[in-house]
Amino acid sequence: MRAASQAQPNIALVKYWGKRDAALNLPVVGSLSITLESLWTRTDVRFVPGQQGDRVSLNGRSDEAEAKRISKCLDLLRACAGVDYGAEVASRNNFPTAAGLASSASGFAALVHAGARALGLELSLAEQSVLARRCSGSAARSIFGGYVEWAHGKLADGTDSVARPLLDAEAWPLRVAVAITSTAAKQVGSTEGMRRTAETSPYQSAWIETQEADLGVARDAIRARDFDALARISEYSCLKMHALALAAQPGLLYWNGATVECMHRVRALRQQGVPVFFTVDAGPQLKAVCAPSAIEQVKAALRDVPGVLEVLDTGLGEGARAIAL
Ligand code: 2P0
Repeated sequence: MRAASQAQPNIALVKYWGKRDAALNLPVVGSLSITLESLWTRTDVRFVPGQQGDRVSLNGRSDEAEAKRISKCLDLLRACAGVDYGAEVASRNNFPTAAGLASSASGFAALVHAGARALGLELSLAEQSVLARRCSGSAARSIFGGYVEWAHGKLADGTDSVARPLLDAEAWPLRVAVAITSTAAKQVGSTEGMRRTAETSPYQSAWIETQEADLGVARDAIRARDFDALARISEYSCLKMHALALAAQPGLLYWNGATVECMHRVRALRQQGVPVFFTVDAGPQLKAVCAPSAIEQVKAALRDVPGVLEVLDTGLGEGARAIAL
């Protein structure tokens, strides 16, 4: 009745933003991501027959709002297994939580993976991806490693809105430098940000209409290992997502000054011929994706930007997997 799993955050190159069904967490667009290697969530789940309610520890602390989301995820697993046992969950991240680094993606991927095993459920990775998606959209992608696409899906019940691996990490081992520009929790979470955007941004329909083409370009770039093409489509998708969110009312401004300066530095490097591009999620950190040969130069350039607190460095990694208790 006990199991532990590890999953890593993923970074979308073609972004997810917007839900067509908030209850089932179905997206208005498909998305495409890379799973990271050395940033992780490790989660230990134990179901205790006879226990009422769940006990949750996140980085050694209790957090009521997060505990509620975790209990909802455990409810999905309990329903699959036909049991009502309470659980003890202990989860840790080795990176800042809730700062635009997709802690919910690695967190729910690890929770679903460990929880399913603790209950003896023999779920396929695709089934785990669907369950993880219902807890946090981007978690659907962290079940898999390397280059991953999460499908928009056509069915009303969401069973086809699932992630699938496109290419293993080793097949194109890019690296990622993460410039941390703030460790504060973001003011507007992704779920609320997406709701506000859908209700008020005049660009919502253009966002939805143009996404399929972007996914096609990114898939082709990955298949051809075409760095320049992947760089162009990724920066385009990132800036388009932020333009969409900036035009909400009130506008969602996830960047700080250092984030913007990092974007300029990355573009200046690329103009000098360094294979690097940026992407930014619903927070102020900048992720610079580069060829392995460029990582030291990219890290040095980002460290030099005033307001950058720290630069993390990771390769691309595997999907969710069992770890020793
Ligand atoms: C992404 N983000 O594709 C986009 C880009 C942030 C910006 O997925 O409401 O935590 O739990 O489904 O997955 C972050 O949103 O949101 C996210 P919910 P989630 O990575």
